[in-house]
Amino acid sequence: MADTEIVRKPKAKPRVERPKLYKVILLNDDFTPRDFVVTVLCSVFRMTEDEASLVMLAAHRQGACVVAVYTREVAEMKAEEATDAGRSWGYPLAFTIERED
Ligand code: NFA
Repeated sequence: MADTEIVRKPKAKPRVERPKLYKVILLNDDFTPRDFVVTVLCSVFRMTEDEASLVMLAAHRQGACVVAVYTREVAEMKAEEATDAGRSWGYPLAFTIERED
């Protein structure tokens, strides 16, 4: 049995990849009422009023704030839904998305 050669199967590459994640970002503006921003954050991103107030204030003070992180389709849908909610009331409220590194 000295010549027996063990041929190993080439290792299969792991095929399950982590989905890329995207941040939804709230941008500050000078016109949208604070209460309205909080209401949108609660309804679209399912935050409590306390959480939503903190995020709103962070965006108000810093210019922008990360609201949440999702897969791309979900991030796009939420950002659009929240931006549309502002537009339907005539507010310039804006949410963007950004790839998380
Ligand atoms: N800056 C707005 C105001 O003073 C509130 C706001 C916060 C708007 C966060 C947009 C984002 N009414």
